[in-house]
Amino acid sequence: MFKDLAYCRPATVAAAVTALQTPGARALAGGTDLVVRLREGREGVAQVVDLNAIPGLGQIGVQGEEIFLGPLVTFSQMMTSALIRHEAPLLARAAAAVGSPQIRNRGTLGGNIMNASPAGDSLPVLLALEARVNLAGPEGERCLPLAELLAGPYHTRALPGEILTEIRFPRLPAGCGSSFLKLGRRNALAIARINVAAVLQVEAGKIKSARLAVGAVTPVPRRFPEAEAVLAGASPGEGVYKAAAREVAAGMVREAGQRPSFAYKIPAVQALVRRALAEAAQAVEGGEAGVPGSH
Ligand SMILES: Cc1cc2nc3c(=O)[nH]c(=O)nc-3n(C[C@@H](O)[C@@H](O)[C@H](O)COP(=O)(O)OP(=O)(O)OC[C@H]3O[C@@H](n4cnc5c(N)ncnc54)[C@H](O)[C@@H]3O)c2cc1C
Repeated sequence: MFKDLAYCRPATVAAAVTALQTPGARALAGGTDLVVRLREGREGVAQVVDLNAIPGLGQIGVQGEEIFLGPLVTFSQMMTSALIRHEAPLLARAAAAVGSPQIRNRGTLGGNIMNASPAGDSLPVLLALEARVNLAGPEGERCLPLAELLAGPYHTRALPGEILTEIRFPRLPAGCGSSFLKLGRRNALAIARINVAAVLQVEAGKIKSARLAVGAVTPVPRRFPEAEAVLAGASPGEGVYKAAAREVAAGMVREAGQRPSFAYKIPAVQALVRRALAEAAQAVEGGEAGVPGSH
């Protein structure tokens, strides 16, 4: 099936960058997206550059006030990592919500980002965590906010030959609670129809800051600053969650235009946002929701 496909397995980032400059070369991590597309003959790929022999790309750690993850970290690793469960429980929850055990064992964070699906479960979470990404390419290394990398559905601003080498985000400050919720179709291995990540910081009974990111409802998952502004300074409660949810729905319609699916998506996104905010506020008080399937 893949008889015309060249394969290489470089041992360093520099060698992978060089290999990726061959016309038709494409990076391979877990293959859960790429192999499906190769089978469908959709990609025009001539050479696969397998990143799995490069040491250090599968690490999770903390450096000062930042958490870092290598692009080859799998969903299963994120689900079970004590550091991620403690520092970024919403990322562990998003990882647990992905596909099936087989997909979680193979699929990587870097692949999820670079695939840039509007429904990618890691994306709203990383946006809410204000993640930055490091890229290495023919012109050297650069670091940019994840939001700047995401250009459109299945499209990033990575330059030809660039590899994602690290994902970093600041540790959440004291008084933060978070949540990740996903609405999917169980019988289709649950690619998200809507996914929501929320981080609330509460101080002296008021919301000091709010971060709210939603995926699968706009061409690119994104934060909703209008909704965050409604929340900032308010007392946590159903009234303000509803107002924020209305802002998200309005933002979604503004950006995507009216669509037939919005008849169900508008009430669904509002309900999911309200629930995510309520869960995040509850988590501030020590009631962080567990990570399903991680025991
Ligand atoms: C049955 C099934 C169910 C799924 N369910 C979900 C789900 O519920 N939620 C969800 O979010 N996703 C889901 N997915 C998709 C998910 O598995 C992928 O998005 C996965 O995260 C991609 O990672 P990978 O390592 O398999 O990437 P690959 O398939 O190896 O690569 C994906 C793309 O990213 C590029 N790439 C990979 N790593 C790098 C890198 N370091 N630098 C530059 N480019 C790179 C590749 O060239 C390719 O274009 C599902 C997939 C399947 C098949």
